[in-house]
Amino acid sequence: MTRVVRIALAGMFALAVLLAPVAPPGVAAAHAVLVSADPVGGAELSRGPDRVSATFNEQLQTGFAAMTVVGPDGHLWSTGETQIHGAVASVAVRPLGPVGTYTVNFRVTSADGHVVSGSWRFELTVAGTGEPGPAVSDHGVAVPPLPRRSTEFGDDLPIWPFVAGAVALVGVGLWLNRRRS
Ligand SMILES: [Cu+2]
Repeated sequence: MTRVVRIALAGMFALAVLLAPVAPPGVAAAHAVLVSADPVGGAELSRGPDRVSATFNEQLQTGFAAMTVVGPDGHLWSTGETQIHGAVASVAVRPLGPVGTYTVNFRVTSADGHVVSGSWRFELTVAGTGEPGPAVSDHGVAVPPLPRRSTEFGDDLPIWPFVAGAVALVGVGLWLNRRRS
């Protein structure tokens, strides 16, 4: 084996060792799953909630979360930013207006980088005096579009430290080799 081949093999071995903890991508953590909602789906309320919230089975990423409440009038009744605290996503709700079905839509990002979305409904049985927010185009999805996450893994695990580590190891190998000759 020439020295170059030996160094190349050492480099590939180092890279394989360093990448081992990342692979295989297929066994990445499962997506976040909705475990409870407040108010619960199908609830019949005589007065609107101050906030709606969804609790998931795992921590959520704080970015790109969206939660809305759309009323029977097709208007937005949620207000302000969607908040993520650990495994809970929530948004504030205006004082509600017309009697009927209110739909809560959510879109959150799992710890593994996958987007999870869904909705649930509750009923308002006594009309409130609140003023609606803007109208929502197609019923339900008032949620702004998200940037696409294309990769199956590595969303929050950058590859460059591994490559840098491998390069450093190859460098050390080269240096040791030079010292020996
Ligand atoms: Cu996932």
